[in-house]
Amino acid sequence: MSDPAITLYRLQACPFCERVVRKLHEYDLQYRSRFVEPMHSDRDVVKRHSGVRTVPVIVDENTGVTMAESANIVEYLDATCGEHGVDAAAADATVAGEGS
Ligand SMILES: N[C@@H](CCC(=O)N[C@@H](CS)C(=O)NCC(=O)O)C(=O)O
Repeated sequence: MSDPAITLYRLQACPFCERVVRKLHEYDLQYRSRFVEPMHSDRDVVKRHSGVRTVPVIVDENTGVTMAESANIVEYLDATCGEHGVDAAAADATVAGEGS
């Protein structure tokens, strides 16, 4: 099986990370978890990807988006996967084009 397109940088028992995890599950999205160092100053990997040392951070290889801040990530997932997300918009366009 190919690697999931989404990587979530997270910390054990981080409520902000759990919020993002819930949203990923809600949309049944495959993702890989990367648990970061508990010590803020040791989080070089996430800093390299996102420019910040806070988690959660997601990297979405499908869209090229790297994003921090749980509220922004949830909004992003709603926008790309939710009722009015990219797939839904494409499906709507297909239906609209049928029969014409
Ligand atoms: N506003 C951020 C808060 C994230 C946050 O505070 N995460 C904690 C872990 S639960 C963290 O990375 N703390 C280290 C820091 O604040 O630099 C969000 O909603 O994502």
